[in-house]
Amino acid sequence: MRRLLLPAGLAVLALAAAGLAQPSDEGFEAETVVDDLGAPVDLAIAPAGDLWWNAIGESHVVRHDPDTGEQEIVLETEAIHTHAERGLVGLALDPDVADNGMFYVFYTLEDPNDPEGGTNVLERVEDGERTRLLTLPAHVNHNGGRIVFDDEGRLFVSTGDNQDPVRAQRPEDPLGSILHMHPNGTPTDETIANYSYSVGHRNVFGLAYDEANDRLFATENSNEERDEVNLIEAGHNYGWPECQGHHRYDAANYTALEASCTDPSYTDPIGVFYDNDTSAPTGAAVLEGDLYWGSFNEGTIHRLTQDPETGDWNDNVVYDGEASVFDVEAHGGSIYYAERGAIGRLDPPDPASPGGLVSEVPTPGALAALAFTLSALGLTTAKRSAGRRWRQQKKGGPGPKGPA
Ligand SMILES: [Ca+2]
Ligand SMILES: [Ca+2]
Repeated sequence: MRRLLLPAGLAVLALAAAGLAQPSDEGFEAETVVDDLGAPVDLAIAPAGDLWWNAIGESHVVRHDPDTGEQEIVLETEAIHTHAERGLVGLALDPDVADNGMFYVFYTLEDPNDPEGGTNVLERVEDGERTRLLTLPAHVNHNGGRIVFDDEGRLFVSTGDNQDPVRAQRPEDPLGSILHMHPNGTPTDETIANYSYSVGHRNVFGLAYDEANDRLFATENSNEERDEVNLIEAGHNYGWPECQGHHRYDAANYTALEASCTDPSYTDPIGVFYDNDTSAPTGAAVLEGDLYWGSFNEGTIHRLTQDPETGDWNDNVVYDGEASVFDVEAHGGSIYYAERGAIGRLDPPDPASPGGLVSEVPTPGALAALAFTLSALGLTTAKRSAGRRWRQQKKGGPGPKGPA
């Protein structure tokens, strides 16, 4: 059920009746920008506003002109594995794409002799010419594949552990890591070993670089509980599979343990979600210093804001849709999101308008329902019923399952 929290009243009803926008939590308004899509798994937005996306179950990258509505296929890959979490999963536009037309993709090449595996490749595309930068082993699940740029035009690329958890703890192994490289594919001198910038990751399916503050965020899919958001620092170890959230994990038996994770060699997440559930976090984006992240299982977009006094990160749901969210991107003061079937735009409330955040004073009850502090205890909110999740999976039909 959609939660109508802020603002309520006639203005919202008028918008909904006009078919222009749907209200969402905290006064954010969501509007569909492109529909009749399949599963747009990675969204990228050019400075001029062109929307680019790839679909995990398909083999092409699409560019959409927001002024004319025209769409063109800008890349068609060869045969790829698309079952489960493989496929054309990663897309990023070069910061100077308007001038050089360059972009980067991450996808799973098919291997007829290895139906459970294949090969993940990172490629740079320029005028249709493709340069392979990286080749990695693939698995049905846990392939990562997200790509973002830092403020020097270097790439961060996430990988998964290929469902072989021990690989996440080997610095020289590029799996279970976040990689850092120059645009030509050579590792930067900020890496620990090989390409690894950080290690101890299970399956990072969301990366966001905050240029204003020079910091990198990553969402982390845990097993069946304790999803994470991490602030990534060079050389740090994020604990998988020894720890999950703030607690120990028994990888040999796929069992979450109750003991606290106290090993100082592991960096704690800034947010942990759901002790007994997984939201399957997907893409992430930074807008005005806040981190937005999507959830495959919930169909929600969350916003993490840092309390300037305590440093704690607080989480609120700002969009609660009907379909799995694959990715979010910040552009022009809005959050654009890719969900199953559509791309939409989420506009923050105007602080000056009635119903905006500044003039809205939530009751203590509303605050308790909305916000929960994550940093201390790894508090949880089991928000979804099994029925809701089942319905989402059923509705999806063929195509990807969420990052598990
Ligand atoms: Ca993206
Ligand atoms: Ca961790």
